[in-house]
Amino acid sequence: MPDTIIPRLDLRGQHLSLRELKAALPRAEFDVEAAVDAVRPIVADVAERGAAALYDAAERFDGIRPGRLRVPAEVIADALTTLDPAVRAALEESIRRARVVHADQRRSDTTTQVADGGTVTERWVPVDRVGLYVPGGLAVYPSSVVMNVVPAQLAQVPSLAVASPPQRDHGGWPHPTILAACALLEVDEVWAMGGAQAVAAFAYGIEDDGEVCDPVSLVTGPGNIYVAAAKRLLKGIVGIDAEAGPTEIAVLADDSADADHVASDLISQAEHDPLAAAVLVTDSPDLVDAVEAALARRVASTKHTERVATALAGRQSAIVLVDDVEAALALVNAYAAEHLEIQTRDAASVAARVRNAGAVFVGPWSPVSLGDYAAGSNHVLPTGGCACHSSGLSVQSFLRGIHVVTYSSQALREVGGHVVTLARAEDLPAHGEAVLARHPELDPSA
Ligand code: HSO
Ligand code: ZN
Repeated sequence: MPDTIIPRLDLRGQHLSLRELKAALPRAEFDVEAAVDAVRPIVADVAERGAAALYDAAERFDGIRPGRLRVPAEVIADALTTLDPAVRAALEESIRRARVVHADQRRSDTTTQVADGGTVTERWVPVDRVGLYVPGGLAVYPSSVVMNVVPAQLAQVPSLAVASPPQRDHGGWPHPTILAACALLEVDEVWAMGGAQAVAAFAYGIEDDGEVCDPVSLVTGPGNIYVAAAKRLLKGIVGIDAEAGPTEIAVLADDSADADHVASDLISQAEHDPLAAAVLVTDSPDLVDAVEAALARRVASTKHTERVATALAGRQSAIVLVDDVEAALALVNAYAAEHLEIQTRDAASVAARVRNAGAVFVGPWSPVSLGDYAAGSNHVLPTGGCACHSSGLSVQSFLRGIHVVTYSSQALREVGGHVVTLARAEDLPAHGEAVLARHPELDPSA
């Protein structure tokens, strides 16, 4: 294990500009661009050879050639039959809570009366078909099936497919708990494919053994760096939610926080990935010492010791000491963490001043792992600082707002002169002529 459990950064007494603050912040090395070169031939192979490319890629990257790519209905049903009843009950509760929260996100169409006889309606229309990617590498995440499928279903996406990598230990099918989660959610189109090749198959469509995977309009879901790279490469051909990077937790705490709780929360996300980021921001030197001691104790006894120790010791993780809660807020807003916990006195009012975070967990009883599984919130969230411009997955992610414009002859006549004037100002007179063809009396030169 490394000597220092987690790097320390002392920013007390420094009044950093936003630029300096951003430069001082710990951040993971996650070079998607380099991975784009690696996935380019894989994506091209899928475009050219379709299913044959997927079988070869499965053998090469997942160590097994699946019997077929589309998972048969009986394999999905069997996975639910053999699922541990406690896991089933937990997944059902997770689904129930996610549905309650996401149902409230549904928007209704709005019609604005702009003028007499002139309206603009914003119609919310789900995308025709989505491909939901569920990882199956270092860890297997049935919870991510829930977080992707629930908002897509509530958005009323008419066609929905799940892809997850074939598993060597499970006869080349995706992991049975993933299949069981699909069964609970009544998703029947599941494909045994992973990595960049799965994203390519969704983008271009494939046919295998009489089964067709039609091209999708949108690919969502987390994945490793190759999945992120394939999304970057195929963006445009297909819509994407985000290029998910390694998971991040930031904790903003004062001396009222429980050091052992803080340490356990940092470790909970460090457990995902050696590149995961765990950052504590506090104005309490006593808390720093206590959290370090608790980390040392807990890291030694946690299951994934190596992975956690590497993540905590990495340049993406740190304990940052600042002058006061004010400075801590400025720092977490600059950092824009995927997950941010507020463990301070009057946590709700501190949380209300957070502007940039994927999700905020307020007070001592709302750990990130609650949100990962069963708070009702979504756990597919923006990483790598993207929370300063993007949101996590929601019903909205699967909808498009279409403006529907309906003007009467009289309503067009009223505003038509302005259209002609602006068209001429932009040297696009044919735009104005489209109005003048309908209302020649508006022609200023006539
Ligand atoms: N913390 C992860 C989600 C997850 N945790 C799945 C456990 N399983 C990214 O938000
Ligand atoms: Zn997690």
